[in-house]
Amino acid sequence: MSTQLLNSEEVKRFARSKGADLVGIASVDRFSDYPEERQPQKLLPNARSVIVVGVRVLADTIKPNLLLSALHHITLNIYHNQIAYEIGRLLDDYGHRAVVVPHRIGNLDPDLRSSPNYMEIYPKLFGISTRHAAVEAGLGIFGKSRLLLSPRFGSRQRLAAVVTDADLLADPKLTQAEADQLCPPHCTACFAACPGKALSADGIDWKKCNEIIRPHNGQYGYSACSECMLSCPAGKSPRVQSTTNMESF
Ligand code: B12
Ligand code: SF4
Ligand code: SF4
Repeated sequence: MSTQLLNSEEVKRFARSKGADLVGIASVDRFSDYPEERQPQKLLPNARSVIVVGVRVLADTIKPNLLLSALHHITLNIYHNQIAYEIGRLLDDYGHRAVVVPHRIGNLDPDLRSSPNYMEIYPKLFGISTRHAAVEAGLGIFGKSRLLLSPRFGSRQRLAAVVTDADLLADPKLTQAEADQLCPPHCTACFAACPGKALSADGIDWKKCNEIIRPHNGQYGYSACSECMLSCPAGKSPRVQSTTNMESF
């Protein structure tokens, strides 16, 4: 155990050196309005910060067919899980506590997946929502697709997080102007692309989305539909510039 102090820049440099395309930090006070069971302190009572890492989805790889898409999502889950674990290990070396929030690699029990309560049970198993944590850590905004949209990759990244008791400097969140640039009020591209008609101006109907992707888990080993990611113009050329995460542009 080291007595040295670890600062935000060192954590971010380390995460990038391990392969993170995006890394941001949120302080736990940003989650104070969240339901109690979705707060970082639920995972670690003395939590001070949440570190979020993102790895890019390669659009051309998820386009050709559903098997390649599923395998790409699994690859990225393994990759971001490892980066998050490495960050956890770094924090541990410095005497900090860390709860790594990865994503699943294998399939879940099919009975759970088809249970009418699946949408209530499954998200809770992860403790925190990494998408919400990414917004709080200044990595991007919620698109109308409900995916995280980042200035550089649009909707095309996957996320993992580390909850820690290290007091790290938080990143600024994106502004409303940046949000409107990323997901313009007139855009509805993801609504038209969704095969399950799950997306609309009223938000997302998770059950309709799950009806589409549930069979993919048995057929291809993972949720393969990616049409909301592929159709989103955000992050495609010309790239939207942001005041945050400029170092990774
Ligand atoms: C459960 C889950 C699903 C469920 C959805 C159920 C659900 N309600 O979220 C299903 C199986 C349908 C699903 C589908 C998909 N998923 Co998914 N999923 C998750 C998971 C594991 C948990 C999400 C969660 O906690 N939801 C909780 C619910 C309650 O949150 P919510 O509905 O968004 O919002 C509620 C409140 O927060 C509040 N609220 C609404 N807006 C806001 C805004 C703010 C600021 C606040 C404070 C609150 C708030 O109101 C809502 C009503 O209760 C995350 C990984 C993780 N650990 O976070 C991945 C994750 C969100 N999935 C991901 C992906 C990519 C997908 C799919 C494309 C499938 C695929 N090929 O992988 C589709 C895309 C669907 C879509 N358009 O979003 C990525 C998203 C990456 C990104 N760029 O955003 C994640 C982060 C996984 C990862 N490894 O990166 N997913
Ligand atoms: S994953 Fe597919 S079904 Fe689900 S919201 Fe996105 S486009 Fe629609
Ligand atoms: S496709 Fe358009 S409406 Fe949907 S999330 Fe992307 S920018 Fe927003």
